[in-house]
Amino acid sequence: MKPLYSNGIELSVDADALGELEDSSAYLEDEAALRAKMEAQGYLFFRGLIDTAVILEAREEILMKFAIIGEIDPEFPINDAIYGGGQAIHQVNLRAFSRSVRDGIAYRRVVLDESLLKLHEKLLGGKVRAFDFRWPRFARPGEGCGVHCDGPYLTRGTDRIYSSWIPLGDVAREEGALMILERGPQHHPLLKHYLAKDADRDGLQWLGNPRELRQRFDTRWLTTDFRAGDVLCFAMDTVHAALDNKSPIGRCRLSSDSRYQLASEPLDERWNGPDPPAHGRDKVFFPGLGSWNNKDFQDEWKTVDRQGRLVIDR
Ligand SMILES: O=C(O)CCC(=O)C(=O)O
Repeated sequence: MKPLYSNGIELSVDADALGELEDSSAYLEDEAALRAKMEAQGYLFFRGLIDTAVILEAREEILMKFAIIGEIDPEFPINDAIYGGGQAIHQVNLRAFSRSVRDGIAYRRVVLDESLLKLHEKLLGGKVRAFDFRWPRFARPGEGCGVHCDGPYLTRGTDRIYSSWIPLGDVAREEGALMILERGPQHHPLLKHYLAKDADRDGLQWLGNPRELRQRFDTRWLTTDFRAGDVLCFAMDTVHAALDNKSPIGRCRLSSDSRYQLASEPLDERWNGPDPPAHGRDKVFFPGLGSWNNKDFQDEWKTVDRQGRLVIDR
């Protein structure tokens, strides 16, 4: 197996350190089994839950927009997503750009896909709604995402929420797949204080070094080679991170995070409404471009000026 890295740290690929995500497709019609598995594992993984054509349309829609700002090399087909250097990102209105990606019609079809909504209805036991905000991610070669749980970022309204990570195209593990930390007896004792935090109020950092963390929890990182149509759904207290994108051909990884809750429960005001305020009107969801150790969300959220242009002190 090729070496795998997360946050610049090489991970052990030994069988006691790295495993495969378990496919739960066989339980799709069994509500009780789905809930029991989610409770036990903290995640549910489904191969081919969403029609591949729906995913590929969203991929094309989003990559076209990244190509316009120079993030994709024009020498190659846009859908190959070969990194192009991003020459224009300092000139454009990134606030408008990120909104146009988030609110694209083809992308919306993925987030509101019927089989995805039905799955969440089974898990939550009623009519569900997706958060109005969504998190499409373009991970350039070398980029990844730090270790964290979603709870501290999303649960001001209710903590009965599930996240779905959806690859918008095939994502081999070495091209930046998501990984989940397997649950073990140390899970809740070690996370008790962290899970009680609110990321905006408490200024959270990533949970730390993915190799040491796994050893401390004494479990395995779980991942797979994702294919277009797969869905990885997980709970608010599930520890996860991305593998670094080490694409041998310089391909950028495109994926989506969307979140679902019961329609009847209170909403987290940061992520819902016609124009959600998120982490503040002066910040835009635009992960990557370097590492700032997530202080004030800078790894993922970039400060922009009044024209929506990127303001970063390198
Ligand atoms: O796709 C990624 O790199 C990370 C996604 C994630 O962990 C999240 O948004 O919670």
